[in-house]
Amino acid sequence: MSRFKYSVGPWNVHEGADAYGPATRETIPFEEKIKSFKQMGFDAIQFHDDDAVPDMNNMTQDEIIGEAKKVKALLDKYDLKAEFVAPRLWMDKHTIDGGFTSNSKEDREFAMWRAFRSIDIANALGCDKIVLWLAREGTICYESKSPVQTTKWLIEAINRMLEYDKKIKIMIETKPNEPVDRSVCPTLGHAMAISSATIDPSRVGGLLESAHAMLAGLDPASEIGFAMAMGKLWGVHLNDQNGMKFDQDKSFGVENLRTAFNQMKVLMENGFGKNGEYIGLDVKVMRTQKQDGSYKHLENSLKIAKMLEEKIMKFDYEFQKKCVEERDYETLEMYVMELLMKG
Ligand code: GLO
Ligand code: MG
Repeated sequence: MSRFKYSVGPWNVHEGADAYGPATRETIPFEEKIKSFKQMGFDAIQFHDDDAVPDMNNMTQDEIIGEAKKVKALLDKYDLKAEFVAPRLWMDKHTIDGGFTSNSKEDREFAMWRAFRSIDIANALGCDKIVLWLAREGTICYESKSPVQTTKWLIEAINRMLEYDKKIKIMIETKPNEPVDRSVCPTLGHAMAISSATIDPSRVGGLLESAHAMLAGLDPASEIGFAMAMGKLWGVHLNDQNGMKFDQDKSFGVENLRTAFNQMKVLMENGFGKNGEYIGLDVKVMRTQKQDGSYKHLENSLKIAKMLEEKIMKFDYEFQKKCVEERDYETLEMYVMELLMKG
């Protein structure tokens, strides 16, 4: 029995298209996905604004809220919660140069419109969290934008969201690059600094994705620990990554098992989940997988996370203390390796 509640987004089951080739699997309808998520043991669903309300750009605010209420009824039917809503600020023609930090004023206003509607959708779905994955907030040509101005625009956009809804909480999902070359907010340290510069730092926190930390050359467990020390880790996207290359979103723990162990360990030791936080997965199945394997990566990631929980329950803190007192870190390290490798 896991001590955590787990969440997943509908985009985590996808058709397999990548930058170099088309889809390899059929689309699975939304309701079928969430039914399967429930059967697999997930407790909550992560949403993009247009996962909940497709075609929202062509709808009025009332129509959007009406559609979102239908999705809430679907969640209730399967006894699932909504964890967060994230405005998708990277697909539209208005977000070619970014959203909140686009050089076009009109496009910055479009981004605000999507952010406000995301808050409306979150309210209709019964959740109080917005995720900002700042996909295109940064540069692909360094001289095209001022790093000072874009940082200020980002803070201003968050302030406007905080003003729009006095209860909403914002989680910044940091990522150093991809699709941009240089992101405005690459690490949780940056997210915490942005938070402290807003009008209500108590409502601006972070979401750590394992792969994104690795892309920044950082240890995800340390990023988690840093944000938890600030009381500002409100979400995670556990997954894995083989080195500093494109964002792979591999199943949790399949490349870096000890790092995965330490991510779960820092979450467990510091009471993650006590305020209703979910352990979110953000994983992609391999493109080679056939249709009936569309959910394998989720099953595997959940299984690995739960097996690591069991390992951590067995962690001998007395022995660790002894090793630390004797400054015998070689023995401590071998103890961890044996814990992970023995059945
Ligand atoms: C991509 C991100 C992406 C976000 C999702 C929610 O690198 O990890 O999957 O998590 O869009 O904002
Ligand atoms: Mg993510």
